[in-house]
Amino acid sequence: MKEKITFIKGDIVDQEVDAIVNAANSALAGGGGVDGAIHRAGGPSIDEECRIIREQRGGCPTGHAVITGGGNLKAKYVIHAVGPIWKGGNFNEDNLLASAYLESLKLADEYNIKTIVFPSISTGAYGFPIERAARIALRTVLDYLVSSNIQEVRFVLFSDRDYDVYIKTYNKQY
Ligand code: AR6
Repeated sequence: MKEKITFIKGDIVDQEVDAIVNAANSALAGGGGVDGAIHRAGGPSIDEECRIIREQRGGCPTGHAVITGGGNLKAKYVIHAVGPIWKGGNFNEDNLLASAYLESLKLADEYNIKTIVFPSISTGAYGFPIERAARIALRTVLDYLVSSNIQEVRFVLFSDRDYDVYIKTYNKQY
């Protein structure tokens, strides 16, 4: 399973995969960081699909994920995952982060997605410590891949430091 996980330093919107995961918010209202980049590059159809989901279901709770088309992106789909806001660690943040990854992966299999790219969910505006987040992300993905048809799970990291943290965690953990 380990060989199915890859790491790259770069911008998530440039990735050529079946699905890009967005670090979204519960309102699916767009924002900065990954979310801003995806909505900018993906164009108005993603906004419109998010608006419809918001009207139908009131958005997406923390720890869950919803799927839209990829608009103008190279990816066919965008999976909007909502990670937790870091509040010091005693507010179920670890489980909610694991759940955001897990629900995204389940949606991917449901939609027959073979290649998927994740950002480092919650470690930007939401303030989750990146070492701890990387451990949770990698453990969740690796456990899930044992019973999945996904062929590649790519992590895209924005800075050298974030990239190093993920690589070191991966090498330490497995
Ligand atoms: N490609 C890859 N990684 C990126 C990019 C990019 N284009 N831009 C930022 N990162 P964040 P969160 C990294 O803040 O913490 C938004 O306003 C960034 O350096 O995008 O889950 C949403 O609307 C960091 O390591 O997501 C929500 O309200 C990581 O991606 C809220 O922020 C995640 O940072 C979600 O916050």
